[in-house]
Amino acid sequence: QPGTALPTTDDLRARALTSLGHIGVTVPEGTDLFARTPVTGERLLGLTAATAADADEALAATREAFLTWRTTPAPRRGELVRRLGELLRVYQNDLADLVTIEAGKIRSEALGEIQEMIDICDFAVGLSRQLYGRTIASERPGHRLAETWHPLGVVGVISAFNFPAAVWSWNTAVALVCGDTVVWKPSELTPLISLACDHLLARAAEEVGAPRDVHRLLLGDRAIGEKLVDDPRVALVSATGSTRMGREVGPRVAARFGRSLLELGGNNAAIVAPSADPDLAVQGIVFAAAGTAGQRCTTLRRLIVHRDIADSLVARLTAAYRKLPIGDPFDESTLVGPLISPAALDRMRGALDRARDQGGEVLVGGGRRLADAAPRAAYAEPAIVRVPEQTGVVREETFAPILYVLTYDTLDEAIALHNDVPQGLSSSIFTRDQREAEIFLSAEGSDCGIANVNIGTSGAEIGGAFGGEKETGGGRESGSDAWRAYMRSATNTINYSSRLSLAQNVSFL
Ligand code: UN1
Repeated sequence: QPGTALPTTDDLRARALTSLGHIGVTVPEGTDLFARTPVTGERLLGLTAATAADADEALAATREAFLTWRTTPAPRRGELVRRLGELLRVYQNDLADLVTIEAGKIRSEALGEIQEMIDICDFAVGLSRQLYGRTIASERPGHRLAETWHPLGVVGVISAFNFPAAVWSWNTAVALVCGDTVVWKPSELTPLISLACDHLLARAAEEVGAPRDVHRLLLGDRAIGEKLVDDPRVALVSATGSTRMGREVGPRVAARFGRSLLELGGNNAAIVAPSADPDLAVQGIVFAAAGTAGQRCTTLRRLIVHRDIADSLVARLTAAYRKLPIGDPFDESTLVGPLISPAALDRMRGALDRARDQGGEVLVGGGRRLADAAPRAAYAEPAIVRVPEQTGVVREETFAPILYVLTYDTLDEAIALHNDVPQGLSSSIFTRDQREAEIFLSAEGSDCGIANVNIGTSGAEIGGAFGGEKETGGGRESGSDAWRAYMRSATNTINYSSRLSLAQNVSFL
C-alpha cells in the first residue's frame, strides 16, 4: 500500500506553478473561481472568470476568425494541429502533472490522457488531407452529382473534469482541420490544465501563422455554458457530461436549430461467459471498474456473469480489490487516486446504501481512506456489490467505483439484462466462444456505441468513433468518420451538357 503521507497543498501548488511556468502560462489571478486539487481537497489558486461580455467578445472573435479559417486549405489547417501535437509531446510531463493535480489521476493515466491528445492530433493531421466527399452517378446524361463538405462555423466545446484535456482535444483537433473555430468552456474543477491547453494552441497558432482567434477559452460557471448553448453563432455544441446536463442542452440547442453532439452518462456492462479466460477477465474488469477511481464515462459499472462461474470470479475480484493500492496519485505504486470531491464520495455512499436497501450485498470496499491525512479529500475503496436484480440504483450512473454483479443462465438473458438500462455507451463480453462473441456484436447484441470482446469497457483508442446511444446522447467524437459532425455537406448537381433535362422524367416547357 502507498504510505499514508500525501503531498501538502503547498507542494501541489508549487508543482502546478512549476508546470504552468514550463508551459509558459500566465495565470489570470483573481477571486472568481478557484483551482483546487482532489489530492488534498484544498484550494490552489484564485482565478479570474470570464464575464458575459467576455463570452460575447469571444464568440464575435471566433466567428470572425472562422471567415478566414474556412477558406484556408485543409492541409494548411492541419499544420496548426501538427504543431499542437508537437508541443503536447514536449510538455507531456508538465501537462500530466496538471491532470494529476486537478483531476487526481494516477501518473500513468495522466500521461495516457496527454498521449490520447497527441494521438488525436496525429489523426487529425492525416484527416486534413482526407475530408472526402463522394461523386455520385446521375440519372441524367451529361450530369454529375457530388457531395461536398464545408466547414460548419464556431464549435462550442463543453467538457467535464474527468478527461479535462483529452475530450477538448478530440473536439478541437478535428474541428480545426474541418475549418471550424472553437470556444471552450471546461469544467470549473479543472481550470489550470485548460489554461495550459489554450496557451499551447495559441502558441502553435502564432508559430504557424494561423489566426489567434481560431480558439478561445472561457473559464467560468454554468452561465458561460448556457451562453454557448443559446447563442446562434455557435453552430455546433459538443457537450460531455451528465445525462441531466444533456437533457437541458439538447432541446435548447435544437430550439434554435443548432446542432449538438452529446456524450453523456454510461452504465457500462461486461458479460462474462463460462468460457472466458479467467486471468484476462479479472485484469480487464479490475482496470475498467476501479481504474480512474471509477470516474470515466466508460467505467465498468455492471458485471453480468454466468451463474456457474460467478462465485469463483467474484472471489478473485474481491481478492484483487482488497490489494488495490489507494492513495497519492503521484506515488508510482498507487492504482486508485482520489474521487474528485467529498460530494462524489457522498453520492457513492448514498448509492451503496440504496443498493443494500434493494437487497444488495457489499462484498468489498465502500470505505473511506486517508480521512486523517486529508480530511477535505475523498479517497474511496472501490466496491463490488452483488445485487439480486437490475433495479433502482443499478440502472443509474453513479460516478464512483461501484461494480454491481448480476448473474445469468442463457446468453439471451445476459444480452437482455445488458441492454435493459437507459444508457448505451460502452460494453464488452469476455468469452472464447466465437459464436457468442459475434452475437454480442451483432444487431441483436449490445445496443451500445462501443462493443468490445475480451477487453474491458474503458480505454478506447482514438481511431474509432467514440459515443453511445439512448441517454448517452447519440454523439460520435474522435476517430472514424466522426469528423462529419463538424462539417456541413452540400449536394451538387452539375450539368455539363447543353440540354436541360429534369430529374424523375419531368417535362416542362
Ligand atoms: C470520458 O470518460 O469522458 O475510452 C472519455 C476511454 C477514454 C475516454 C473516456 N479513451 O475510457
